[in-house]
Amino acid sequence: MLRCIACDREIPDGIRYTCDCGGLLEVRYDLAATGASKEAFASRPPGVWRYRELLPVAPDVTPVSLEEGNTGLHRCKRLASELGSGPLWMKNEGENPTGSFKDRGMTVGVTVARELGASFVGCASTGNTSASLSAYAARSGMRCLVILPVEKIAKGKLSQAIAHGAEIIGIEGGFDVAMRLIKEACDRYDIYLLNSLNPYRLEGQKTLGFEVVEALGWEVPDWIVLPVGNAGNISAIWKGLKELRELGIIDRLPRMAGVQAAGAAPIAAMVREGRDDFAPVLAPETLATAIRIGNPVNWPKAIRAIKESNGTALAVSDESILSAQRRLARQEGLFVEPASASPIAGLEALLEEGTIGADERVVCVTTGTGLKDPNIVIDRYPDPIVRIDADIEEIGKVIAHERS
Ligand code: AN7
Repeated sequence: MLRCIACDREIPDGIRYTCDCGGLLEVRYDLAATGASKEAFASRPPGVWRYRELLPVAPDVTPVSLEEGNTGLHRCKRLASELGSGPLWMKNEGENPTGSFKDRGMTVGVTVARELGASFVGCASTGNTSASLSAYAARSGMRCLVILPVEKIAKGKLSQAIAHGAEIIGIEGGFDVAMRLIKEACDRYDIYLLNSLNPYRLEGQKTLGFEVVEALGWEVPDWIVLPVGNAGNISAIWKGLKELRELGIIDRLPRMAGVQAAGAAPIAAMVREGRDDFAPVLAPETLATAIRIGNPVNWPKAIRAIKESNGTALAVSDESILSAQRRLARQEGLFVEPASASPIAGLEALLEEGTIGADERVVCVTTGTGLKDPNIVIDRYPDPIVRIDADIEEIGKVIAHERS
């Protein structure tokens, strides 16, 4: 069953992305009837489908899967001590099969697509969504159309869509234009839309929060800090944790902090200025291309998550994102893409302004691997490579220099 978050109307399951009133849809369960429990989860291996009582797929359906989820929750003591934060963990979503958290949504979204009889799926993307959808479409033998702001996509992500055989349309405008076009294309040409406007896809993404609390022994952190682009993930994680609390599996909820890049921060602006009206950013710009989004479709869900959780949103500069990326790589051995480093930049600012206390337990979500966007490092970091003649004496000199 689907339910409109704006007018509360219930709508039967089917190929549907928004309500007649224009509101966003979410999946509704009779939670008590699902049979979800810690024991039921524990009877299945780790990963997205461990939590299948709380996913919109019948028990006898074999999912379209690449064994997604079950990503590491890494305690980061060195980084915490440098930032002056309490206990800190990274939920490192780059460990997913296609290198980002999107796989959680796509295993569910593409499985539902197949159940609904779709044979052609599509999305607009800043990169990771298209990489993930291309892979899951390939695995299930469906056609896949992706519309991309092709000049602003990390090459690793583009290479994934090409490798998996997606039909790729590159446009001049940004993600927001691509999003408008794919919605029209899906309606007109009978393509199943798998952006995070799709309520079923978001159900897969909520398992990220389930894994966090399960890994902490069903304890809930004080804060979950994550990047916000199209605003699906923050909404999904919040929805899932509310369901766990309603079921009595956890006894409290975290506060949600959404981090945006300063040049693409309409939700942070709304929250920080205390406004209720949403104003898109018309020409979003940031080196964190994954979150270069000015008109996030899920803003009402994200604002709800932030308000209900007594959370916050904030904007961070590109420079602080780069420095956070470098810190995480050098102090914790985690190489994440710029968008995924934004929560660490955000955490630093939230500690500084006192929103997050120095004794609070914080989970940052690092949403995607750094390997897809090597040019950021190669072009933007100072070049550390010492070029020498192939000679052992030269190596000795270099090492002596490095030590001095
Ligand atoms: C690494 O791929 O929107 O707020 O089209 O790739 O749920 O949109 C990517 C988003 C964070 C933001 N981190 O998540 C796309 C796309 C990474 C991302 C986000 C994205 P949402």
